[in-house]
Amino acid sequence: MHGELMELNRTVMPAAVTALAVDVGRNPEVSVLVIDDDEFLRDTVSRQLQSLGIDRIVTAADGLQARQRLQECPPFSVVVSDLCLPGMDGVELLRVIAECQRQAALVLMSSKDQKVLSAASGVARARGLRVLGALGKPVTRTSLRAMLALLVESAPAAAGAPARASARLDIDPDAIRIALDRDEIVMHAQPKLVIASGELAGVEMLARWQSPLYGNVPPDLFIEVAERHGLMERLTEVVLRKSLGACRDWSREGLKTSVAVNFSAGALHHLDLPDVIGRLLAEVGVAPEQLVIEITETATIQNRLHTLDVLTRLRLQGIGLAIDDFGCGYATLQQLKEIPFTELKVDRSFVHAAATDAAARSIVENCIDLAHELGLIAVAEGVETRQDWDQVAALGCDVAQGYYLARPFAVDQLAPWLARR
Ligand code: G
Ligand code: MN
Repeated sequence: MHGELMELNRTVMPAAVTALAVDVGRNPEVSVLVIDDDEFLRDTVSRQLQSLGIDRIVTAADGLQARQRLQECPPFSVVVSDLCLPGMDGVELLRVIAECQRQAALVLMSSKDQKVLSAASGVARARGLRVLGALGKPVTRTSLRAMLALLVESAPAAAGAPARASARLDIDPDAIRIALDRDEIVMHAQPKLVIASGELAGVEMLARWQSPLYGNVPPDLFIEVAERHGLMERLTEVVLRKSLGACRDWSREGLKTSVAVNFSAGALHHLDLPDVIGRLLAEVGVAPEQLVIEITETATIQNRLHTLDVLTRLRLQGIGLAIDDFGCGYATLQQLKEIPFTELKVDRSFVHAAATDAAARSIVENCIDLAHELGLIAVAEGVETRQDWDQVAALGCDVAQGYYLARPFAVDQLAPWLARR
């Protein structure tokens, strides 16, 4: 019967399948709603899920049934759904899912082209739903398995964790002044690896403000306030000094690597920046080749000539220049041609989508090729899963960074992390 609750008996499953279930599911409570008007497809997908160790599978044959299941059934972990259904179109269905079962992760299926699937994924994300991926038809067991693996790997850190974009703190600039005085800005480190060899390629340094008043403040919040209130110069110096200090300490432990520091557009206005950095390098005792400056949003810089001047002088000193979040920021190809970059970092939104979305994959591939044509090192940021790693490796990327390798950690964790690998 359509839409019937199929309680599958785990005990009759062969041992190999059960082992796989542990591998894929890790969470024995995975439940799936399969929505498709084609009975054959429903059965096939259900059987494939069953062979992947999923115990609770519910099916629905049309929009109305789907709505009913979503309203009446206990929370599903995953909804696998066709985009074209009798009685309700796919986008309408996404709204119902968002209303009734926001916790469910989505796998979209369609015989329509990949662009439609991508657009629908975008709609789902805009509604706050987590999209594991989009599958063309016919759906294979391997692709389903990959999606379910993502369910575990990309699970949100913790329920109730503050959402990045919605965190609208009204930060008092005086609090930032005090934070600088009290030394509350801490640098965390996120390693990058050379894909071909697995060697350490360098470390990106990320600022964290551990405020007794606001808690842990992400940089995108306090940097904006610092910029508006003329505190950027001090902040930049603190960030640089600490990052270079970490680099020197690692060198002393026998770990010679480079540190990458993020620079705001505003910081690049100051014509004396190359001198300031040169003095700091000498003072701390780090070679210019061990510093990389990462830049985003170069287009918002009003004074293009100043910026070009500053960046060229930094490069002449031997400092590396990375163009950050490439593909998503405001950087233009013109700037890529003009500024002597050494590294191109492909934005994580493309990297993470590349494994399942052909358009994203082709963007990543083209960014990597472009980097190579211009003699730059191609870096994939936001490598979150094994699949992401394999994908960027297959596309010829040089260096990877992201949660799959390591989340940003305290500076003293670099040596233990390397030892564990
Ligand atoms: O803009 P930039 O690329 O410098 O952003 C760095 C930010 O990206 C840091 O806040 C860091 O915690 C975050 N980050 C690092 N690796 C990953 C990843 O694999 N996935 C996601 N979503 N964020 C990441
Ligand atoms: Mn960066």
